[in-house]
Amino acid sequence: MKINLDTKSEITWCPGCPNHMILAATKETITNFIKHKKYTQKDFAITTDIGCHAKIFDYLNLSGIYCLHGRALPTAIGMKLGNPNLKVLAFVGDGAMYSEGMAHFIHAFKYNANMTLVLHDNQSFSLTTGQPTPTSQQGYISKASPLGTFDRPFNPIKLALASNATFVARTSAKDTPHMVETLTKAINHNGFSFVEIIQDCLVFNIETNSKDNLMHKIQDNEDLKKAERLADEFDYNSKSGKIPIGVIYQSEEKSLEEKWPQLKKQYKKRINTTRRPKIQSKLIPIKKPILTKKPIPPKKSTPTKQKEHKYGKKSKEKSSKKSNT
Ligand SMILES: Cc1ncc(C[n+]2csc(CCOP(=O)(O)OP(=O)(O)O)c2C)c(N)n1
Ligand code: SF4
Ligand SMILES: [Mg+2]
Repeated sequence: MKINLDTKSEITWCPGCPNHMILAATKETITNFIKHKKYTQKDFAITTDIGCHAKIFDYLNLSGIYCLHGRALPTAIGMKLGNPNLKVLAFVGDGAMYSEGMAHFIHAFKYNANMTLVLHDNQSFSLTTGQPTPTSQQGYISKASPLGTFDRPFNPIKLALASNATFVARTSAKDTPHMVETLTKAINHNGFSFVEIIQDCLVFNIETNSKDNLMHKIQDNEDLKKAERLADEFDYNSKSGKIPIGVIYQSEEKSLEEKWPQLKKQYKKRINTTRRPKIQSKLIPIKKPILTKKPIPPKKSTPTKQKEHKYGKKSKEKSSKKSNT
């Protein structure tokens, strides 16, 4: 089977940006699924947010929607409602997801749609030149925070666990094999899978970069208490402590597609609603003109004599109103 995930778009990420590696890992993961005949290229669809990370939309030859800022996740869930058998991946940034998209993030765990959220966390609004995001460290000096940020960053892994997540994982954009392994597990998960990718930005908030020596690989974990302890190991604020990477938590629960009777049937039978129904071929091609007859010119109206009113000519509207009463 021919697999072509490349596009002709020029890649405009900064040279050396770890987003290049996220792109490579995504291509490798999807290629593996197609090669093993688990899915076809058409079974995959993507949504992306707005930001440096979101440029991946142009570089992946997959159907999808380039969404409004903060809205890549609800759009992806909408896709799943339209076609529950699509394998949907939503690519988002830390700024997009944890600011404007925050409510969607929490609710997505509740719905548990069978899809994957890929979060590129560079602790910065990078495309718009480095303003602090909810995961930026305290004291981060940027053009938007010249005195340094006063707020403590929040911990999205803890929030995900508190929101009844069924799959939470973390990986590093500098480790392609680990990314491929984690994304594969996430796509295979029956439910909503959240993958946080630690992605250094080489231009903005560079002081958070190079935390590689803190990272340690963990075994897949299904114990919630242990997951909470693992989530506490990294607070997004300091460059000390440990950063667990791997599947932090996984549990089994019915997915959105299995819960809703309207989706269940389609989902079980793996009916792919995006495939063209046969009837399409019988439709008249759009290019053919439907109107073959010449349009009939309007009849020339002969001027009718209007009654003289004692205050002048009666208007048509007034006379019709009168006839109705
Ligand atoms: C509704 C809306 N608000 C704000 C913006 C401006 N904006 C575009 S990209 C961006 C930064 C995105 O940051 P992040 O999601 O972390 O992605 P990154 O660039 O770091 O990959 C912002 C604030 C916008 N385009 N639309
Ligand atoms: S600004 Fe940062 S995140 Fe954006 S492309 Fe450059 S290195 Fe990558
Ligand atoms: Mg960001």
